[in-house]
Amino acid sequence: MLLDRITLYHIKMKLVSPFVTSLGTESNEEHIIIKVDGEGVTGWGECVASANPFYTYETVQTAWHNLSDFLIPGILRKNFNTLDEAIFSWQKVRGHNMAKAGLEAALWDFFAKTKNISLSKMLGGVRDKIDVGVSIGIQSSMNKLIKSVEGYLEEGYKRIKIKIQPGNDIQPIKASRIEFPNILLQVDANSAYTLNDVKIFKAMDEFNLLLIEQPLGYEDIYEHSKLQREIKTPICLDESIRSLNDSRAAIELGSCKIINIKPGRVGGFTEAKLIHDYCTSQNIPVWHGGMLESGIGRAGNVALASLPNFTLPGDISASKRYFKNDIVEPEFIINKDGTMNVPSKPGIGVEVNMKMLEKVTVRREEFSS
Ligand code: OSB
Ligand code: MG
Repeated sequence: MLLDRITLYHIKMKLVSPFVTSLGTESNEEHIIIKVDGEGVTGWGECVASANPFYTYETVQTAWHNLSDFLIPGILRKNFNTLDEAIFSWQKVRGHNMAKAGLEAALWDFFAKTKNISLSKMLGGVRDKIDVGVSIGIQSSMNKLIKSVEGYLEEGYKRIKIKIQPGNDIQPIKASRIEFPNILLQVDANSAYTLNDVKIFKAMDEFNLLLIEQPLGYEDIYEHSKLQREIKTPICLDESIRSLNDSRAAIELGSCKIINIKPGRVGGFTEAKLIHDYCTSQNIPVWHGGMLESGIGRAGNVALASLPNFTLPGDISASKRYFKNDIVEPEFIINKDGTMNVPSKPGIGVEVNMKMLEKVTVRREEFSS
C-alpha cells in the first residue's frame, strides 16, 4: 500500500446555536479534515481537536503540527500493508491522541474502501441502526431548557443529556425530571466539581439519572472512585479515559460503572475497540460520545457505535442539530424511532461534498513527497 498524497483541511463550521458547557461557549466548530490518497482510493478522517485546549490539551494547531511533522511523514510514500503497520510508525509520538485518531480514521476508511466493505463491518459492527441521544448545552433559563428537551424528544431522540456546572445543576435536573418523569436523562459536568461537592451528587441520586459524566478532575481516576462509593447514580468517565490502561484502572478501582468512548480521545478506532472489548469482558456498558463532528467524523462514530457493547444511546445526533449544512451527502438524519442508520456503502459510506468542504476550509495543506 502506497499513499502518495495527504491533504489537511482546517475547517470552521458555524453551529446552529452556541454550545455552552462548563468549559465555555462554542459558536463555531473547528476541526481538521484529513484526506489520504493512494492507488486510486481516497480515505477521509476528522481530527476532533478544537480551537482551544479546554476539553483536552490538544488544539487544531498542535494537531496540525503533529500531523505534518511527525505522523504524516511516518506513512507518506512508505510501503505498508496493514493498518497496524501504519499505526506502528507513529508509536514514538506520546499523547496527541486526536491527531493520531484523525489520521487513523482516514486509513480505516481507506482500507475499508480497498476491501470494498463498510467501515462498520470492518470494525466489527453488528447493527444496521444505532440508538441516538442528544447533548444539550447549558441554557439561559429553565423555560428554554424544557422547550429544548421537548423539541428533541419530538424529533425522536431516545436519551437527553444536559450539561451542568456549579450553581446550575440540581435546578435544571429537577425541572427536567418534573416535566419528563420517564425519559432517559443523564448529565455531564466536564470536570467542573471537586470532592467537596459530594452533597450535590448525593442530591442527584433521587432523580433517577442514567449516569453522571465526568464530575471531577479531567485526568482523575482516584477521586472518582471515592465519589462513586458515596453515590448510587453510576459515574461515567469521559475526559479521564485516554487509553485501555486508563479503562482498566478506572474499572478496577470502581471509579465508574459506565464508559464514554470517543475515538479521538483514546487515539483512534484501534484503541477504542480494545476498550470496547475490555468493557464487554467486565460487564461495563459503553456509549459513543461526540465532539460536535462534521459528517465525516460522524460517519466514523456511527460505524463504531454499531459494535455490540454500545448498549446506551450515543451523543450522535442528526447533522442539522449542529450545522445548517453538513459537508457530506447524504446528511445524517434521525429516524422517527430515535435511531440512525449505519451507512452500508464501502468505507464511511457517505460522499464528501467538495464544494461545501472548500467553503468551510480556512487553511489547506497538501503533502505529497
Ligand atoms: O463532554 O461530551 C462532551 C462536545 C465537545 C466536547 C466535549 C463534549 C461534547 C458534547 C457534545 O457533549 C456531544 C455531541 O457531539 O453531540
Ligand atoms: Mg463529556
